[in-house]
Amino acid sequence: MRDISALTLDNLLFQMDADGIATVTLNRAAKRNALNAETIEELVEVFSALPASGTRAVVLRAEGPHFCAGLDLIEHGREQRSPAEFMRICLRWHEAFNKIEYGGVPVIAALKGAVVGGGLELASSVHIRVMDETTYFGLPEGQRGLFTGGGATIRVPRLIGQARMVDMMLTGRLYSGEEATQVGLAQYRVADSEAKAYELARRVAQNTPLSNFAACSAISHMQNMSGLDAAYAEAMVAGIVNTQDAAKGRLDSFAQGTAQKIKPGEAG
Ligand code: 1HE
Repeated sequence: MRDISALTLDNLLFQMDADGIATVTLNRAAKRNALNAETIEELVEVFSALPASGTRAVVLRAEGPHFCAGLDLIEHGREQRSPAEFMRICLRWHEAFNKIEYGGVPVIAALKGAVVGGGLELASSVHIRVMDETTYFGLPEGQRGLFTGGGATIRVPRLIGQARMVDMMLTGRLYSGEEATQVGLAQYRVADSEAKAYELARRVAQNTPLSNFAACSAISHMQNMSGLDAAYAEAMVAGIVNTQDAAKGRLDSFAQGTAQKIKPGEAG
């Protein structure tokens, strides 16, 4: 078991409760949680350690009124990076966000305020996005003379389609409110995104870890495969997950009629 509490974190906070629900907090509120190079390294460290830490689900939240203002533009301007240096920075962003998406531990983001640029790249790497009424999504790269470098070109079109992403980048269009959930930027829109994120995390944590692992890594991998290979990989994953010992008790209790039944009124 990896002890994440032992990591030295200056830009993030990490907490784990007795039920294995971890909280990762973006903790640069004074800079609107802009992603500097150090924060990205801390995200790599935390999300690398999470799968072996006993964590059942993660809530990714932020201090202050905004989830994340994207790339730290002050640091970027100050560092005068060469193309090769910034390419390496982008690869570290990919490392961090791939750890989140492919790590096999469910990550639920509690969104608020600005979720822009690299903030949207971060949010689009998690498994469930919960927004509140203050949340807005944007890709202001076009206005800043920049381009996305943290995986948006792969993940954002998966959520909302290429045409909407190109429009956001060219025109600075923001999505908020009901429209944001309708286009697919968030799965939930509620008054209190943190309370909902914890409620979902607790629900998700009741599944077997192996089922969650498959949902939070296999599906992403399969999207990168041909249909034929994905179907083969799906059969292999199902072979492992659907025959696990942890599922046997659940199947027995279903057969005995003691398992909870699916109730449509309780969905969502
Ligand atoms: C920052 C950043 C930042 C705020 N980098 N320091 N992202 C953007 O283009 C978004 C830029 N930020 C904003 O548009 C606004 O700050 C917000 C709408 C997010 C919030 O507004 P507000 O009025 O609450 O805060 P503020 O007064 O603008 O900022 C407060 C402080 O945060 C201030 O620092 P201070 O030292 O003057 O107090 C700001 O400089 C600082 N701050 N945002 C650095 N982004 C891998 S490529 C990814 C490419 C991108 O992500 S491009 C998108 C960049």
